[in-house]
Amino acid sequence: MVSFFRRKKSDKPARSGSTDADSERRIAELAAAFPGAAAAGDQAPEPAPEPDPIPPTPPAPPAPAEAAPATEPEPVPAEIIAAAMETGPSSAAEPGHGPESEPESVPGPQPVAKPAGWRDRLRGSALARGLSGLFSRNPRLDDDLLDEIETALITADVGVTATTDLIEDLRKRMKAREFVDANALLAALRTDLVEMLRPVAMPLRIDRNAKPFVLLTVGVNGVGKTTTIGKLARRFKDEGRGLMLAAGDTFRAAAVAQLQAWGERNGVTVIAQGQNADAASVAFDALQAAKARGTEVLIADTAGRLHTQKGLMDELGKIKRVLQKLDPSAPHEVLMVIDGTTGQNALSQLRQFHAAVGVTGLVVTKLDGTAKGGMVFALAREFGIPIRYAGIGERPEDLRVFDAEAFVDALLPQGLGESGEK
Ligand SMILES: Nc1nc2c(ncn2[C@@H]2O[C@H](COP(=O)(O)OP(=O)(O)OP(=O)(O)O)[C@@H](O)[C@H]2O)c(=O)[nH]1
Ligand SMILES: [Mg+2]
Repeated sequence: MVSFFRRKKSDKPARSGSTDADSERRIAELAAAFPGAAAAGDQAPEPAPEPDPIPPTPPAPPAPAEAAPATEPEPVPAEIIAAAMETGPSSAAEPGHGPESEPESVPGPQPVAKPAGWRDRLRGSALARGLSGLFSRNPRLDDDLLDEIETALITADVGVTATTDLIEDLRKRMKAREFVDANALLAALRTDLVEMLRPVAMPLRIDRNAKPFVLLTVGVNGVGKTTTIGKLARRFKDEGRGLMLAAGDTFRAAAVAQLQAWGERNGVTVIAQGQNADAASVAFDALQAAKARGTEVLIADTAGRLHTQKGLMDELGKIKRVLQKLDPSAPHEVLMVIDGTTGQNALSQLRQFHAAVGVTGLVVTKLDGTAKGGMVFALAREFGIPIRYAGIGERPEDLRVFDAEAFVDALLPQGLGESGEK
């Protein structure tokens, strides 16, 4: 796996091949495809009243993407279209990349290409920058080295407790003369970091007995929920799974259009109601439709909400309860999306969402760019909740199954993973 990261890969801008005329044409086409989108509002969503009891069926006939409520024609924001219109892996293929580490149980064809590896994408993170500076100086094996590592870890939001534990362990072993040189100590640091993440590197497994397998995505505003759903839609389609999406973010018409754009791109039905519809009722309709069609996986989007907004947090519980009226075991996965640039605040986000809806898996997004990276260790240590995927870019193929070794090696200087310890 390590050798995989050693290959030089081009870091092409996502849309380098497109001309302005191209993108204008695409925008026009997509806007025409989604005439139902109404104006986006940025207001914070208010909790909707509980729709209890559930309106009796007859169920609305499953609404395919085209059946979105017809309102004012409204252009879908260009960046949404751009992300949804990104061409598949094949167009960006670089031959010869090794396979990504994937759960054995996930059948179907694997994504073909890796335009960029973990290392390419994570090199901007605070942890990678802090640690690589340290390694490049060929440091001496002494207390100063430990102090510098400690600073790099804390600066990168690994968290004080986790950092202290790591450093004290290394200090003890250094005093016991376990390391022949600084490199050996750094290799031990790598092992410790991998060990911290290994227990949470548990890939999502789709239980085939669940019909459908319901995946509810939650998280604060703008963390990448809808984009992650789009990426998952691509992944699941590539795996040959029957899929349906529920546009449960009903506060902004643009949110519905954004999901529909992803649905259109991947040939997936999106169940939507009008703006301001009750999110729980959308989820209910979608589950009913997915059951009727024998769909394998249903992914429900939800509006972003601050973990401190009690009313909105309660609404998540309501969505869950409403789903359970149709299937007591649903949702089978509550996937919380966390923005990798968040820092320690991610811990309180997770605590609140977990209390409200019972988070069963995490996706950490935006690990490309300037994410601190260390927060992943803090989350793993504090909660032990599986980290299913990592978002390392905006393109459909930029969602990777979380891999502890690949992640740590991407943060550390090249070659360390192979240098070994005593
Ligand atoms: N660089 C990078 N950007 C990402 C990633 N995931 C999502 N984004 C971007 O983050 C922005 C917000 O993404 P959305 O998917 O709309 O986030 P959201 O959580 O659905 O937002 P709300 O519905 O408003 O709460 C978009 O510009 C995405 O392209 C990632 O892994 N890397
Ligand atoms: Mg969204």
